[in-house]
Amino acid sequence: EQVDETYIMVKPDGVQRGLVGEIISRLEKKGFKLTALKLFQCPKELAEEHYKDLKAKPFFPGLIDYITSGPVVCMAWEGVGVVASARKLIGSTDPLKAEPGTIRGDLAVQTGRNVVHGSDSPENGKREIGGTAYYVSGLKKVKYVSGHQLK
Ligand code: YYY
Ligand code: MG
Repeated sequence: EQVDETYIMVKPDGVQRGLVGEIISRLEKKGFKLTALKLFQCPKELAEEHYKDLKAKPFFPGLIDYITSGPVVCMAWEGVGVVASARKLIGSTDPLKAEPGTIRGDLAVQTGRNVVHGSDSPENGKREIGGTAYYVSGLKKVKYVSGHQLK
């Protein structure tokens, strides 16, 4: 089966509220493999590049202010079906519509403060991990064998 990779970012509200461990824990317990992690202050240019598809939206300036308002934890995770599965674990964009049991469903109430980002396709996963994020943040993947992958 195809092993994919996804970019997960704990947003500034998640870091400020002390939810980093909780979010990592849910992905670890599901069985995915953490391959890179960095706490860093996202510069405006990278936030704009990351969300470039949303540039025309009315909420874009507020979104960029939010993402750059404090440190974020960016991570690369890999595993079979990790992109779609992580999106399921994260839940709907609007936390009030997100199912209980999901990260947003359990831990957030506002779309504009929804604590975590997850790539929406394997292509975007690769772009978000290997593209600008890599150069700007220094996020760097580490190769190792995790328990879930032991043969
Ligand atoms: O992938 P996901 O984060 O679930 O949603 P997107 O549609 O990609 O939007 C990215 C980001 O933008 C969302 O997590 C919060 C913010 N946003 C907003 O502030 N207001 C909206 N009406 C829609 C999205
Ligand atoms: Mg998105």
